[in-house]
Amino acid sequence: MTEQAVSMKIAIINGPNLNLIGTRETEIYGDQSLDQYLAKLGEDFPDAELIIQQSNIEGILIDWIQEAGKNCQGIIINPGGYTHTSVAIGDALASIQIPVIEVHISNIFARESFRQHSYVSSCCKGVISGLGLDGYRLALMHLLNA
Ligand code: DHK
Repeated sequence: MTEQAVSMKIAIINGPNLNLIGTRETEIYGDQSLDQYLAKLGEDFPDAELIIQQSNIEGILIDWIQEAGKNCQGIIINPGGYTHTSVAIGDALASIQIPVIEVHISNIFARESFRQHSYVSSCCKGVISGLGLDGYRLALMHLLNA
């Protein structure tokens, strides 16, 4: 019997307004489309199965975190503005066992004070903030090598 490589299933979960990256506040987030960046990321890592999801709705993000906790080997999450407000997203991440990397395109620690607190960081293996869209690639490389 031939051995088959088992591909890792990684959920990339993006929160509110991240569908607008590329046109939204380009001086902060850049002018590259996140959708296109992540599609290319999937092509660059054909051995990984990427589940790429974006919602503006908190409860939907929580449903996806719970599902990924059962079906995936890791999560890359950018909760957008919910990073700074959502106890419930933090609770969802605390309830699962797979590794989670929190990604922010901008450096949240160099911005307004209300962005400098995250309700999710304490439930994550690590945080990447301020490296632009490449934060997603670096997070994926880590999860695939971990
Ligand atoms: C994205 C957002 O939408 C903001 O609400 C966060 C984050 C920062 C980012 O840098 O990716 O404060």
